[in-house]
Amino acid sequence: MFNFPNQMLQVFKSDETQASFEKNGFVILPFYSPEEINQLNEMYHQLHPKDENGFFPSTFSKDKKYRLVADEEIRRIGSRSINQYCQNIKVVCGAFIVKNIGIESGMCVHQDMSLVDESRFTGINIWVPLVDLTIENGTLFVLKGSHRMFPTYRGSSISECFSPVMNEVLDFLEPIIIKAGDAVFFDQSIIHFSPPNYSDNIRIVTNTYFTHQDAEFRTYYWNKDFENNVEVFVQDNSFMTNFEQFGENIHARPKVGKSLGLVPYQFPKIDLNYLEKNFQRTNARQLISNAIPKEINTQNIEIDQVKFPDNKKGILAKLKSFFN
Ligand SMILES: O=C(O)CCC(=O)C(=O)O
Repeated sequence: MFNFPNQMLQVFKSDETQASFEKNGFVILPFYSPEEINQLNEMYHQLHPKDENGFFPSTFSKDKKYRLVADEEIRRIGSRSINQYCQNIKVVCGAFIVKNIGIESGMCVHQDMSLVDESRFTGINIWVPLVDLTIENGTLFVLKGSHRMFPTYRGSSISECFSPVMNEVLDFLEPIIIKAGDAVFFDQSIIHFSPPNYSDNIRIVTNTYFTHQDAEFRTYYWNKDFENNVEVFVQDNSFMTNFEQFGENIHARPKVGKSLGLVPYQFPKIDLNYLEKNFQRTNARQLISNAIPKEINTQNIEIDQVKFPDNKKGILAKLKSFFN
C-alpha cells in the first residue's frame, strides 16, 4: 500500500487550474480550434479500420499503423494547447475514442488502470470531443473528488474498490456537457462512466495521456496465488501505443515490461454508506434513462452478442443491471 504525495507535482502553469484539478479530479479548458477539429475529423475518417464497432479506442485496434499515426498526429495537433496550459510534463500517447451508434457503445463505471507510481505522480487524460456532447451521444460522467478517496492499484486483473456499489454509484455521478473542442483534463483514478451513443452520428473523442516528466510507466497485475499482493511492472514510454493486450487477454499477465516483484495490497472497498457520506446524490440515473430511445428493449440484449474486446461483456452486463 502507499500514500498519495503531500503535494502533487505541479503540471499546470496556472496555480488556479492546478488547485481546481487537485480538488475535483478534473478541469475543463478550451482546447482545439475549429481548424484542428476539422483536421482530426478528416484524419479519423481516412484512417480508421472499417470493422470497428461499439466503444472503440484506437489503442484497442489490431491495426498498428492506425494506432501509430493516430498517436503521432493527435499529439502533434494537441501540442499548441498543451504547451499553453502545462509544464514539466511528458505527453505519452494520443488516441481516438469512438462511440459507434448503439447500445454496445456504453462504457461501464470504472477507474483507468494505474500507469504511474501514484505515491509520486499522477496520470492525466486530456479527453476532447470533436462533437458537441449530450447525454444521448454518450458524454462522460464523473464522480467528482473520487480520485482522492484512497490510493489504489488498478488494472483489469485487480478487483475495483467500488465493485460492491457498481450500480449505486451511478446515482452520484455528474455529466460533463461541453462543446466540440473543449477538453476535460481528468485524473486517471477518478471514477467515471459514459452511456451508449443513441444519437444518429458516431461520437469521436481524442484522448491524450500525459504525466510529470520524471515519471516512469508502471502497471499492476494480480492473480489468486498472489493473495494480498500485486505484481508491479516497469514499462517503457511506448507502452500505451504498443501494448497488444488491450483488445484481448487484458486480464492476463502482461507480456511486456520488467517485473519489479510483489507489493502488498489490501483491496479496499467502498459501500453505499461511504458514497452517502462523501458524495452528493445527482439525477444522473434519470438523465441516462431519459436518453434511451423508446424502441430499445434492453431486456432483449444478450451479453454474448458483444464479442470484442473481451472485457466488454462486463460492460454490457453492468448496463443491463442498471436498466433493469
Ligand atoms: O470516451 C468515453 O466515453 C469514455 C472514456 C473513458 O472512460 C476513458 O478514457 O477511460
